[in-house]
Amino acid sequence: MPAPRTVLLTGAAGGIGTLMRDLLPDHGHALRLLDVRPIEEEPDAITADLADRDALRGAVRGVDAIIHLAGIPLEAPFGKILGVNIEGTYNLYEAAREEGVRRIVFASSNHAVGCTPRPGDDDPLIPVDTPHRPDTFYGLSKCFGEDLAQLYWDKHGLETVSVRIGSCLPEPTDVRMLSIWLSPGDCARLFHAALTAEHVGHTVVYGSSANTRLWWDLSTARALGYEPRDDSEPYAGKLIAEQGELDSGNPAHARLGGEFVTDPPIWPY
Ligand code: 15L
Repeated sequence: MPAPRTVLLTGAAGGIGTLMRDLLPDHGHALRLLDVRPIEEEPDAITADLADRDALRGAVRGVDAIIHLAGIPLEAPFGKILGVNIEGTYNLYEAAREEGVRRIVFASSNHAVGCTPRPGDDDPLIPVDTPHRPDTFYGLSKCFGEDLAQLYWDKHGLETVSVRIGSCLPEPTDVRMLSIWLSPGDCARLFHAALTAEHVGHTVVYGSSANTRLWWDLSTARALGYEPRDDSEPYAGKLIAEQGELDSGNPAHARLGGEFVTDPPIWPY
């Protein structure tokens, strides 16, 4: 086990943030928490908006790395995405640069490439260098984040692992997720690898478990030392019995992003 590293976790009150608060300490990381919402059970958590540059500088000061999960996680009007996901991520990178933080693990998303046709059974897995094809303004903000990460590596030597997260839930809840499920345990293993691998520069990886029905090439994630342990297949029988197999004639099933391509879920706030 490597020595504990102090890691700032942004978005600590969100779905993945809540799971990681439980799981990452077991990998030896000491977490500093930040969210725009107070976290009742975590009185030491920093409550701050990504627009508050002074608060961000204070929050990143002295940490070894940042896991940046904060942001709008679904589709929203462009103005909201611009403020929170685009300007907010820029503000965080600036704070990190100013305070000399060496590495960020950026929560990108499969929706950065969501308009890519989903591979058929005999097709090759989708590589990380497939062109950006966002399916929403949300996905577009993740493309921006990946490019921002590349800029800060090339210009400032600030390293990033951009993780195109699939569906990180305790268990898959629809048939598409059988291909892109990232179990919480594997998510923690992947973040740990992204925090501790040497010389990552800017590396893009897909965030998925070792699913039998996997669509994505996990080789860049494995090169960091990620060894997924979970597979969605035990859930397949029940989900397919309830929902049927994916149907290529259905536009919501034809591309990686699923319903984000056709009828995206809207952030309600
Ligand atoms: C995402 O990026 C979303 O934040 C999450 O809510 C899920 O919808 C996930 O993608 C997915 O594609 O299932």
